[in-house]
Amino acid sequence: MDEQKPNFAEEFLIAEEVWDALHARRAVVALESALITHGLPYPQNVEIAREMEGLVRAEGAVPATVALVEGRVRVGLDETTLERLARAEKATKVSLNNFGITLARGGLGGTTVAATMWVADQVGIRVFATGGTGGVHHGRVDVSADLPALATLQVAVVCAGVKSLLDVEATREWLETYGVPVIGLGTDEMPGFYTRRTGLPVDVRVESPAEAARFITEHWHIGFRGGVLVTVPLPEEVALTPEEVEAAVAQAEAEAHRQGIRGADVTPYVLASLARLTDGRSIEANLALLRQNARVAARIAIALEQAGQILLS
Ligand code: PSU
Ligand code: MN
Repeated sequence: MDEQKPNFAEEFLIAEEVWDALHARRAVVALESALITHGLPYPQNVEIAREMEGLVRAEGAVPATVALVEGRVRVGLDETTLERLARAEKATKVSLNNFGITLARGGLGGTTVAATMWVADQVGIRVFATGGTGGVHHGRVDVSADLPALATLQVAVVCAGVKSLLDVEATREWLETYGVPVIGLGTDEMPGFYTRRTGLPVDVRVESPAEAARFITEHWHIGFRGGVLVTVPLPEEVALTPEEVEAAVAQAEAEAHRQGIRGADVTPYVLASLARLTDGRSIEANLALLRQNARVAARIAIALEQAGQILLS
């Protein structure tokens, strides 16, 4: 442990391995836990969480899965806690609005992209791997806190784009308005999570994680303190066709509407319906893209480490 007093609150409980890596300016990759508590069914959720940690390690970086556990902000989880989160039936989906409330109440909280980014930024983790971020929903005004988080928090988020259950075009416009660079790894188009294309442009196409790291570095070096979105199309062999996604999403959303599902419950509900409507193929796609994103994020973190770009909070 370092004697230097950290500038984040004492509620933070950082795994020793993560703490040591941060202080040695070594590569660390943040991982979210809302996908464990609300995104995927048991036991796939705990299996993929473990697997992502392993993939990050295999690349030479340290994984830091973030969650709220009994009044503490945990950064880096042990196996027992991971398993508890994965099995929890009453875990809270934690964004920014309910972060402090969930902490004060105790219990378990799965952190979304917004909440995980906030924690990463507080402790100085600059790279984060997830599946898809939230965005602008169709119809009613419902904009994910993931977007303002991307606009204001200094973290590079690796994802497979946003799902077509969101208004992808409005989401892409929002990112531009708020100055979030969108990088495409091996693609000129923003990927659409279950699909490899959306027809919407990225700001720059790169061919390697190291090249992405170069643009991230420059963005921050000149003084920007917001996020960067690195988008990676899911592997071709598990991609769904736009037609089947559209049909399944329309049906899932109609169901959600009939059931009166609102707010933060919409995404988890629609994801579960999609899994049913695609005979589990949406889950296979989700798992494959999570693996890939963990690897890419670790390689970006390593490239930042090599460039001396691990910036503490
Ligand atoms: N996309 C997924 N799986 C998920 C989520 C998004 O493929 O589990 C979760 C993420 O944690 C994301 C959150 O940050 O949903 C967005 O929720 P909302 O739209 O309520 O902000
Ligand atoms: Mn929402």
